[in-house]
Amino acid sequence: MTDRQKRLVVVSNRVGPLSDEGKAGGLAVGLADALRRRGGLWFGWSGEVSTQGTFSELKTEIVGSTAMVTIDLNEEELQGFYFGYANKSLWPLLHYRLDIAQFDRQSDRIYRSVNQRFAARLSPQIDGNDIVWVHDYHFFYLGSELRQCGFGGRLGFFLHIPFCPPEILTALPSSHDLVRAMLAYDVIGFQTEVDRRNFVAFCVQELGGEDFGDGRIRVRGRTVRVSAFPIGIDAEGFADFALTPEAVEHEDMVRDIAHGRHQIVGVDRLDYSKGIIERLRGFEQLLEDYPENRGASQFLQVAPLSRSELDAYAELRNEVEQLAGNINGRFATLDWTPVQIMTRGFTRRALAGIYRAARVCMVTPLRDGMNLVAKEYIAAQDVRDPGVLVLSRFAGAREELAEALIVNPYSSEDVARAMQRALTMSLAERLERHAALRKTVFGNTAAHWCAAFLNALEDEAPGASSEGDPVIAP
Ligand code: GDG
Repeated sequence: MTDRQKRLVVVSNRVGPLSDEGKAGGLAVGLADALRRRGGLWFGWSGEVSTQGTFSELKTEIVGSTAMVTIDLNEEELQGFYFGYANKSLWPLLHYRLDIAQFDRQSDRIYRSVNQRFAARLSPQIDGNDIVWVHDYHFFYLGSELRQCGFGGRLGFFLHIPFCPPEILTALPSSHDLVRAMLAYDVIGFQTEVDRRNFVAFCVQELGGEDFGDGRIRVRGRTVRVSAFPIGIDAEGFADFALTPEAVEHEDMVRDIAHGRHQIVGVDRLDYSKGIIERLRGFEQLLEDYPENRGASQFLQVAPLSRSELDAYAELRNEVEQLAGNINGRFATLDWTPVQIMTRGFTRRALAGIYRAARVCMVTPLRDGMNLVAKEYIAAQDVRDPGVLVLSRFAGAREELAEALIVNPYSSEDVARAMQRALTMSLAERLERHAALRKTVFGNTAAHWCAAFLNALEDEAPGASSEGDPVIAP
């Protein structure tokens, strides 16, 4: 069997959908394409909680040549694995938020056991001819567990979120175990060079590994490939969304509400990594420093709720609503409300229309793996009259999208200055910047990202890519 014919097995916390009918995010779009071409298996959590948890019956849905197979979690697994270790320890830590990361050995134990359970359930469904691609911070230990179950085929891992520097990661009590477990993968992919560098630094400084400088590292006799694979979007598909009747209806609605005023937009899951509070402060600063915007510009933040069971997220929601209320109380007039916050979600077509109606899009996370909103905004613009992207220097997308207005999201003055510059930018400059950004977004799509990763994985020798021990048991 040649590599091209190898079946693709994808593992991610949530599974599907397989087509971008308006709900799928970038990840699903890129993967669905590869799964359709090769045929495959997509394995993950059903999103349901049952008493049997990871011992529950497999749920299988077949779409074309792809099987989507899921299992449940039980309540203890949900709390310890998903809410606990993944979202209270790893998410903040990897986003450089040591100040709010919480560590407890109980959730560490449950996280590892869920990884072990997923490996045990997946193992009977795969063999060495399959190519296995594991996604994201929920499954750092899964590769090592699959190896211990005897899997000898190709095994890749892609991290969608940032990888923090070793000086921060070492605060995690089991950081050595976690990184050593990652070395069971043959190819480890990150969004950016910065993330790749941080991972390599950990391996060298903390584990005594060696950086060959050619994209490979060796740690305790085991060689793995470590690269950056910046994720893209289905740019054509998203640009088409922006022309659908649903998009046009939303575009018109936003323009009507704006009454000829300039619309500034932000679109993010309500998450503290996205810098929504700092962005609102930046908008307040704009109204202070450039008073001509009072009554002339307005800010719409679309912020669908996410992980609202966690205190940090519930607190953020209150804080955002309070700050928006304060800004409105301070500046609103009878016919103008400066800030609008919407915690409901939109369809992707509606979003495309909202992007198109916005003169400025604020993508100002405090730290972000990539940020697909930045790319979607570019794809959705009218090429004859495009808007301006303001982008945080701490978003992974910054490595590619250099023609955006780059800001330090922590500085309200900097953010306000960039907003003002975007609002007053000439059509000629907007056209020039947008053309360059569009080229990048259309040139590195979700399909390119997927193909680049799988090619790298196929180039590696199966299983143990060196003379070293393929099973790195922490
Ligand atoms: C992680 C990493 C990395 C937002 N509001 C609505 C909605 N969205 C969609 C956006 C976009 C997606 O959600 C968000 O993607 P991001 O990339 O911005 O951020 P995360 O969710 O944090 O994703 C990130 C990504 O993985 C991929 O590797 O880029 O850095 O953190 O597609 O459009 N979608 C709909 N309604 C909404 O109201 N339908």
